[in-house]
Amino acid sequence: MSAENRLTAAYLTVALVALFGGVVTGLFQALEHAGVNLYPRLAPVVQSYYHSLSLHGVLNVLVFTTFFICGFLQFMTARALGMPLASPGLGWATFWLMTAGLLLAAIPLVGNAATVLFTFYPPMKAHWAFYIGLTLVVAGTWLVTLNLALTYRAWRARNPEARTPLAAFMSLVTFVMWTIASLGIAAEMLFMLIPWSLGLIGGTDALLARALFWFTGHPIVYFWLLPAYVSWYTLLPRQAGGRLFSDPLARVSFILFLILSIPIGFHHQFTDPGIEEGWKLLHAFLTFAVFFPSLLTFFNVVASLETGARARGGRGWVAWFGKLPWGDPSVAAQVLAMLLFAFGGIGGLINASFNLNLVVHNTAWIPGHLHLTVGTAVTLSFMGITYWLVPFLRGRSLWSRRLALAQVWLWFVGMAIFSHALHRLGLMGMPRRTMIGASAYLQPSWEKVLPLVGIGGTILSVSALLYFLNLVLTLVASRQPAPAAPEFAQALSGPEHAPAILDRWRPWLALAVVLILIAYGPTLVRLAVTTPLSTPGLRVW
Ligand code: HAS
Ligand code: CU
Repeated sequence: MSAENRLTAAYLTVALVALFGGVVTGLFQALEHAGVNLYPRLAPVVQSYYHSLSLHGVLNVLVFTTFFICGFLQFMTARALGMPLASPGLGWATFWLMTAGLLLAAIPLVGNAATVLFTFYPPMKAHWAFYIGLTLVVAGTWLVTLNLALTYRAWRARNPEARTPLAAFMSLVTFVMWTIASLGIAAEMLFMLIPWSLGLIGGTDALLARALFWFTGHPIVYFWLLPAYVSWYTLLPRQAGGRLFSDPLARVSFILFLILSIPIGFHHQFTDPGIEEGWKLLHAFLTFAVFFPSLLTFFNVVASLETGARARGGRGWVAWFGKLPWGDPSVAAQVLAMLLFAFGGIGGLINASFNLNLVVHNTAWIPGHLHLTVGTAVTLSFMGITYWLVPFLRGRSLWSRRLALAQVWLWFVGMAIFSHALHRLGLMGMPRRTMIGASAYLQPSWEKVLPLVGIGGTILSVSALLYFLNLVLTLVASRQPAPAAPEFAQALSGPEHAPAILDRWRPWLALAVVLILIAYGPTLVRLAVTTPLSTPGLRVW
């Protein structure tokens, strides 16, 4: 195995172990909503609903995603540029730094000393090791950006005139966007949470911390999503037997993400007092703007899939859809992920609408939304990617394609039921992040829908179990050699049609920074200057 491939395998291993922990805790929560409270029996391992929910959120959306993305995009960049990473040594040092940070954070998390959910809002106060550990993971991602940038520079020196290969360009955009975005969380950790948890400063402030958190917390969702888009644009059209519809349009979409992903975080804080309404409205408008690159993606990816289906004999306006290679679990997973994402995206527009947000904020609607987006568009796509990537890295074919197909359909059906139920419950006013069975205000109308949460969650858990079973058997029991990894898709309208400006960095980066300064500058400066850090910490669990 080459150096990059070993590094990718290492990242995937950590990612998948985290996902396993994340889905197991998810089952307990779904069952609790359906009236089956397992927590008294699970203690002392999982001590409460909230301990479980913290493990679930952190393992799934912070650890699984981040480690998977670092492994996958380093692999894709090296492959697209046709050269090894600039510094394998830096690559491994980064991996071990991130893993050490993860282990440090895991000690209090597993030990119920960081039961603060994945958003770790103060004044809830976790053990310092949780904050320092997560900060090391974030610092590691910056080193990944550095290594990718050095690799790109080396490639550029050898290829001064060529267009950056699409997959490499997209991977770089993803990491550069994330590096700027993560400055918010880094500031929150370094100036607020870490000194506070160590006892160096006496108090904290909820609003300032939340503003810094969501500076990162919104764009992190595109840090999760864009790697799935990399696969949908650069590999999936070829896997489906077709071509990418438009390479330049794909670049436009990613540049828009670079510019627009960050200055919109206030859409998580519409109900927070202390931020002026005008700035919230600006963030609402910019959120509608960042909808646009996903619509471009919708159009471009569906048109690409259509070329594949028609080449396979597909006919008609809609009927061609049936001619996609549905027998390939990697393709099926990603197309099903898209279908549910269409609904997640529409829900996102509702969330972003300043006044409608009041209806859904802090209700079960929001976990309904996030399970369609990060829980399906991203996770099911990543599963689809592992169906070729793990066999490729192991050198053995997937243990069972039929099992994999059953798995992806179960995820699709289970998530449709689960997320539909949560959306409905949210509209009925059921709060999110609450041990509903123990609440004093459980409504009879909720009780009719809550069993669906348990049923959907159970189907999802069976799906996850089949997924891990298949991967483990691929590693230990598969004897056939692996098929070749998918090649990059050719484009109908190729990179040579892309204007040169699309391959430049400075103008777009400058635009991104200016927009961030306008949208965030005044509020962050005012809060930083006027906020006394005076709130004492709480341990509410
Ligand atoms: Fe969101 C809350 C708005 C996308 C994740 N979001 C969350 C939270 C998470 C999350 C985790 O404005 C909760 C955070 C917390 O714990 O408090 N979100 C949006 C908007 C979008 C959006 C406007 N979210 C995502 C993605 C996520 C994600 C992506 C993870 C990966 N979200 C919000 C807002 C809140 C929020 C508010 C705060 C709510 C509150 O009050 O707390 C947009 O980016 C969505 C654009 C997507 C589309 C869909 C395009 C479809 C494609 C597939 C097409 C192919 C198909 C195949 C259908 C426009 C590309 C069809 C085939 C054929 C042949 C037809
Ligand atoms: Cu957001």
